[in-house]
Amino acid sequence: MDTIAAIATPAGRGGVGIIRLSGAGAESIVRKLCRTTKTFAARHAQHRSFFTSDGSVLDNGLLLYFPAPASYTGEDVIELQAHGSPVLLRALLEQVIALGARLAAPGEFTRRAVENGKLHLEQAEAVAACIDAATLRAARQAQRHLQGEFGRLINGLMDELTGLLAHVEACLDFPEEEIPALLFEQLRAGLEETVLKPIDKALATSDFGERLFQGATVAIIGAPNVGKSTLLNRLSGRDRAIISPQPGTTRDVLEVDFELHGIPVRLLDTAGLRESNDMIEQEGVKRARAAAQCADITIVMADASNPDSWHVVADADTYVMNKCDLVDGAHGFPERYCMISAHSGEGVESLLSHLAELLGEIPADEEGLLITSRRHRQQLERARNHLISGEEMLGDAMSLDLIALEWRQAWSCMGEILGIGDVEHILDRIFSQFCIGK
Ligand SMILES: Nc1nc2c(ncn2[C@@H]2O[C@H](COP(=O)(O)OP(=O)(O)OP(=O)(O)O)[C@@H](O)[C@H]2O)c(=O)[nH]1
Ligand SMILES: [Mg+2]
Repeated sequence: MDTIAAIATPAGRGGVGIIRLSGAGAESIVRKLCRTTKTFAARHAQHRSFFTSDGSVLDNGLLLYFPAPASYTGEDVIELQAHGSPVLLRALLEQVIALGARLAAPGEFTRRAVENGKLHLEQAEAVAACIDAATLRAARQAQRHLQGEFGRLINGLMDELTGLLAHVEACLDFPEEEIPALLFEQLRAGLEETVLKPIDKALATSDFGERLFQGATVAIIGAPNVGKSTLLNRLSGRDRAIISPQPGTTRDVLEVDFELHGIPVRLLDTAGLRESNDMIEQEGVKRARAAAQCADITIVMADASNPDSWHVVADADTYVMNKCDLVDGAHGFPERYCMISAHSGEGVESLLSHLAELLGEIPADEEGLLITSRRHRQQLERARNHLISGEEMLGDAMSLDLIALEWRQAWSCMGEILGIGDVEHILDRIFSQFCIGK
């Protein structure tokens, strides 16, 4: 395999910038870069100068050498920790390429780690998830996957299935009348208890798990002046939107990102919905409705002190009665409204809990390992379908070979999660979503 190189730190200036190389040529390329004939000490930080081709010092910094196979990729890996200047890093990268390395493709280091057996495929995906996680809660899940927890779960299921398959296959050679009647019941019970139940349990976590990484969009709509912008400012903790007692203040759709119980949420504040002759306001109202259409959750807000705002302006997932500080109790309000004061913060916590519930939150203290990737969920769903197709044929000795076929397919579906079997065709897609240098 050729030697790949990339800048591993993000674009832009920083204290330190890292260039990574992996491949059999890494050491000799970097020896030329450092103008030394001696080999580098393994896994030992050493301070070096990095030279241009004409012999002047381009930069200096730390060098780390991880000889194969004890490295991230399983190949010889060298990391150069230079100064974090985009200009210097680009020049350094060009220099190692001139000396024989090739620019790495997105995710190519991690792909090599998978190909060299350093990581299972689902762990490699967890590397990308760790980097992409927008909240600590998501990052913690990614870390559990990276530690192999999900892989062990899938492996365990595959082992159980292998055991069941062995029974089915052992019977294939027997004449029908010699197959004990109890066998089918045992197989069914074993499948349900040791394979299907854990799969269903895992699948039940996928809505929230995927949500944790994809995030959600929440739009606030309502009549003018009800306090939409005030709620946006409170939830984002910033003075983002202009707030005024004058109806029709907000015209554009404003976006802020905030964390809702660890779920990354994009919150949209919109123009108050009303008829207007003002062209700009009309456009704002149009955009408000469009935002509500696209959002995962729409909040309709009304003003407790102004009954004119109570008529329903649109269908919503949640109805909020704001300015509850201005009224005594909830008498006379339509029932579906939950009471808050965006101004004082009263009721806002329970509104947030309600939104988290709508987003399928599994309470933090009940949160186990979650399925966080669509690919993993789909593979498990496929496996489940094959298992059930096989299960439905249990009882019919003539169908034993078909049952075995279905269950073997289920086994392969789970194997693909871990990168076992013929997975070449999915690797390109998975690793193209990585950043370069990882
Ligand atoms: N007493 C009280 N006043 C509030 C509350 N929330 C907002 N207000 C006031 O209501 C007025 C309108 O607030 P905004 O947040 O600008 O309302 P809006 O819904 O964004 O209005 P438009 O952008 O015009 O549609 C401001 O004077 C706020 O200070 C609240 O909970 N209690
Ligand atoms: Mg506003």
